[in-house]
Amino acid sequence: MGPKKGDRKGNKYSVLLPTYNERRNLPIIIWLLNKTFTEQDIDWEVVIVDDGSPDGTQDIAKQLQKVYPGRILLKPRAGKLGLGTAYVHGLQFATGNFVIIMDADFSHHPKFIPEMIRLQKRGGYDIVTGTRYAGDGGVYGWDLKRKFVSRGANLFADTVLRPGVSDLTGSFRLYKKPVLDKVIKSTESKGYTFQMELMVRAKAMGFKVAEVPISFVDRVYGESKLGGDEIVEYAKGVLNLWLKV
Ligand SMILES: Nc1nc2c(ncn2[C@@H]2O[C@H](COP(=O)(O)OP(=O)(O)OP(=O)(O)O)[C@@H](O)[C@H]2O)c(=O)[nH]1
Ligand SMILES: *[C@@H]1O[C@H](CO)[C@@H](O)[C@H](O)[C@H]1NC(C)=O
Ligand SMILES: [Mg+2]
Repeated sequence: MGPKKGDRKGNKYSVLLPTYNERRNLPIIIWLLNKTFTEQDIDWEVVIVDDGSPDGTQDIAKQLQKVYPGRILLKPRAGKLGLGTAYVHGLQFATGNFVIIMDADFSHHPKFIPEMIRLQKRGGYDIVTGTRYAGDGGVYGWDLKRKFVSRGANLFADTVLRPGVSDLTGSFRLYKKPVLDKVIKSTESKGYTFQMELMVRAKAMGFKVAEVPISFVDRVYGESKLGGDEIVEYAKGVLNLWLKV
């Protein structure tokens, strides 16, 4: 086998995929990831961090390991321990020099990954973040309340912290692996606040960030659960960062 087109510099992209009850979404997302990376001749792997989903997500993941040999790492945890620690856990096993974080519920479409990779290469960026709130970006399938909360959360953080990034709470991002290793170590918050803190800290550390507009689609299967508690925690998180960073 000769050197592959997307591989010339030996780049490898590790997708961190946290899952909780994503049995039905997982095969589709993996199918799309394979298609996207294979067609672009890019070396890739997926690290699935499943938190003991009662719906059998891990059985599906094991079947997928047979379908896509060598591409899928399953690194489960015993119970639902939250997203922030799921990323920290999965990151230990990533073997790529780049890491992509995305949701498994189809809100983040793999078709945006090639553009993130192109942009990263063009500018040598440390982080390329998907944004719903610039250019052609957008949100589909949310009711007015959810849109209002998300937009408000971003505006609030942007006003208080001025990070110069239009989508702070989104999680669809591409990182240089060493950059994510470093920033994640200093990120303390959990849940909805985690992505925001990560980005604010990355900017404060001087890392170069670019944005790719994405359309975010509400989850295909499963239940949503953003509630008042998350909103309060998030507001506290923003103000905390304002004091600390
Ligand atoms: N490993 C792990 N994954 C989780 C956990 N909570 C959520 N996830 C996964 O993380 C991703 C994002 O979670 P979501 O529940 O979709 O969060 P959200 O998009 O803010 O909210 P909705 O889609 O509206 O429910 C999905 O792939 C989930 O399966 C968790 O505690 N542990
Ligand atoms: C992965 O994607 C390529 C390109 O679309 C395709 O030819 C191949 O069959 C896919 N592999 C699997 C196991 O689906
Ligand atoms: Mg979701």
